Formats: sequence, structure tokens, C-alpha cells
Amino acid sequence: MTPSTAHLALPFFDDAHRKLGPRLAEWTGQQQIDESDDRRACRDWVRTLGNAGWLRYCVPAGAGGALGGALPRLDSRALVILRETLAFHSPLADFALAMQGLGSGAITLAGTPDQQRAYLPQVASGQKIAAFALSESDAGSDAGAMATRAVEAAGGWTVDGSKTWISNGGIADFYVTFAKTESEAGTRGITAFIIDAAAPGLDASEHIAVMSPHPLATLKFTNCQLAGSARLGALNGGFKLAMQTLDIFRASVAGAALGMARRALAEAVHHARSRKMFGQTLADFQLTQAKIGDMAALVDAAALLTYRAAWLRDEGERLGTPVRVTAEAAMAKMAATENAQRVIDMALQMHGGLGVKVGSKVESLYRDIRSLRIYEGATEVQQLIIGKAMLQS
Ligand code: COS
Repeated sequence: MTPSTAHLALPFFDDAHRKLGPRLAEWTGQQQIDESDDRRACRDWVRTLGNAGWLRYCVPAGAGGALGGALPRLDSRALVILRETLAFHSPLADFALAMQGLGSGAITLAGTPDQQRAYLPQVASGQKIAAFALSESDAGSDAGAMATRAVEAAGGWTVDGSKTWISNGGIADFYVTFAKTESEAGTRGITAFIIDAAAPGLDASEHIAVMSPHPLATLKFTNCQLAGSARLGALNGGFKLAMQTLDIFRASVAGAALGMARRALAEAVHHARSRKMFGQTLADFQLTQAKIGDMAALVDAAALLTYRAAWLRDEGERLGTPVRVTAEAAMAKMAATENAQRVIDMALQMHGGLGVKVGSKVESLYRDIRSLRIYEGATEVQQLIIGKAMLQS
């Protein structure tokens, strides 16, 4: 099944985006990766996406990125199109690409030239797998409450504590990790570090099994020794760096949800046209037409919010006047993930018994979409962010 690319005609996009969508859709349609083991499949996807050059959109031009010239360091619209197209085909392929971007995003935003040289080209080629380690068991939505601490020692750092729900945990080559460097300073006492998987004192072996399998682990840091050069960005500037990274990638989570919703809608339309009942097709029933009408409007509403958030950020960067898109990205993430869940549920219902049969596309989408309403800021966090922004305006 091939996704429509009609939306790329919208004024949010440039010619580069209009070419990117169909090219990637054609490429993804030719890929066959066995996804029965999520960790092996994720490694395979990273390698395949890297070899084909798609991961180059996760890093800036100077580090081997795909887009240069007038386009910004990371192009939000390209990320949205990539994730939307990959998620239509395979949510795990989308996950593999997204994590390369999220896991290296803080290095793009705040890394020294040495750090950028050491990590970004290999993220772009798929030779290094990236991860973003922010959450803890008692600090998910309340990221500022983290307890993992980094203490300066003999020119380097010692990290102790634990991170959990870490995507790519166990298969990543490095973890951009956020730790408390000033215990009483709340969000103003957090610093980012680049921690290589082989760092002594880091244990990433505790895999977490989830309903839509993908690499996920708990990380334990015990007297984990880092060189001074592992610090990423300003001392105690880690919380803002994490939030700035999420501002970019939240709009792309919306893109992924959109891809899954578009796939569910396409599956529903296909099924409605072919399924015969009571002497006609399912599509002939007004009830079916009404449902498909609802689904299409939910998809388009999410698309417009998603493209707006991505365009606003890109346009600010292009004009040299970066704008904070926190509220717009939050709206996109919230609406796209919630709408996608509804669209997929309606598509599943339309499939009847086939919808819950393991192995049917709508059944796996039903599981795949669920975590997107939680990770990178749950819907309730997005509501808070949007509400705060409205009250401050
Ligand atoms: N860009 C730049 N700076 C930001 C920012 C952003 N998007 N968001 C917050 N900040 C800054 C604020 O300006 C503030 O700066 P000052 O200390 O200079 O005043 C500081 O960071 C603290 O911000 P705030 O007071 O809003 O933080 P809170 O702790 O009240 O709440 C929420 C922040 C809940 C919005 C935040 O913790 C969050 O997004 N949580 C979800 C985290 C998440 O996504 N977890 C999933 C893990 S990633 S898979």
C-alpha cells in the first residue's frame, strides 16, 4: 500500500520536501526487514536507513546532513515527512530513524565542534546508534525531579543513578544523559552528558518488554566515570537543552502518528470497498461513509497542526530569527496522537473480527500508536504546556 503525497502541495512545503516524500515512499515499499526480533530489526533498520542516506536528515549539513544552504540545521518539515512516510510503512522503521535524531539532537544544538565531529557523521551513516536518556522511574512528566547525579571529580565526572524507558537502551552506542549537577537547583541544576555505551559503571542490560515491541531498557549508573569532555552544553543548562530538543522532535512524533493514522484510513477505505455484506459493499452503507468522513477530518486536522509547527520553526531558522514553537509543537503532538488513536480504533472496528486478528495491519497499528500518547511528553503534559502558554500570552 502506497501513501498519497497530495498534502505535499500545501504551501508549508518547498520543492525539496515535495521530492522527498514520494522518493522515500517508493524506497520504503521495496524494503523487507524481518521484525520478529525488535532489537535485531532496529539495528537492521538503522543500517539500511543509513546506507540509503535517509539518516542524513537527522544531522546538520556540516556533519554530513542531507540539507544545506538556506535550510536550517535540522529541518523540521523534512523530519515530519520522513517519519510520516516511514510510520505508514513500518512503525519500527520510523522508530529507528526518530531515535537517531532525538538521541543526537542535543549534540546538534549544543555540542562542541569536537563532539559534533565524533558523533554526528556516524549517526548519519548508521554506524552509531543514539539514545536520549531523560526519564527516571520517579521523574517522567516531572523531568526536573530527576535523581541521577553527576559529581565533578579529578577533571572528569562520576555519575550515579538510574534512567528508565530509554528507547534504544541496550543497543545504543551512546546515551545523551541528563543528570543533576546541583541538587537543590531544580530544573536549573541539570547538565547533559554524552555517555558511551562502553563507559565503565553503565549497565544497560535490563530490557523492558512492551505491547508494541521496540528496544527499551533501564540504565543503571554505578560510579560511572566520565572524562571532562563528556559534558554537553552549559553546566546546569541541561533542562533547557532537553526541552529545546523535544521542541524539535515533538512535531515529528505528530508526523509519525499522522503516518499511522493515514495507513489506518487507507486500510479502512480498502476494506470498505472490497467487503461484501447484505448484497452490497461495506462502503455503500451511510454508517461507513460517516465513519470514513470522521476519520479523514481527524487526519487532516492533525496534519495541518503538525505542518504548522514544523513550518513555523523552519521559517524562524531560515529568517535568522528563531521562534519558540513549544506550544505549537505541543498542540501538534497532542492532536495528532489522540486523533490517530481514534482513527485507528475506528478502522479496527470497521474490520470486525479481522481487526483483532494478530498479524492484521490495523491490529498492530492499534498497539503501535498507544505509546505515542505517552512518550516525549504525555498528552496531559502537552495540555499543561499549551494552557500555560495561553495564560501567559
Ligand atoms: N525551550 C527553552 N527553555 C525551556 C523550554 C523550552 N521548550 N521549556 C522550559 N524551558 C525553560 C523555562 O523557560 C524555565 O527557564 P528558567 O529556569 O530560566 O525560568 C525552565 O526551563 C523551567 O521551565 P518550567 O518552569 O516550565 O518547567 P516545569 O518543571 O514547570 O515544567 C514541563 C516543565 C512539565 C513542561 C516539562 O517538565 C516537560 O516537558 N515534561 C515532560 C518531559 C518529557 O517529555 N518526558 C518524556 C521523556 S523524553 S522520551
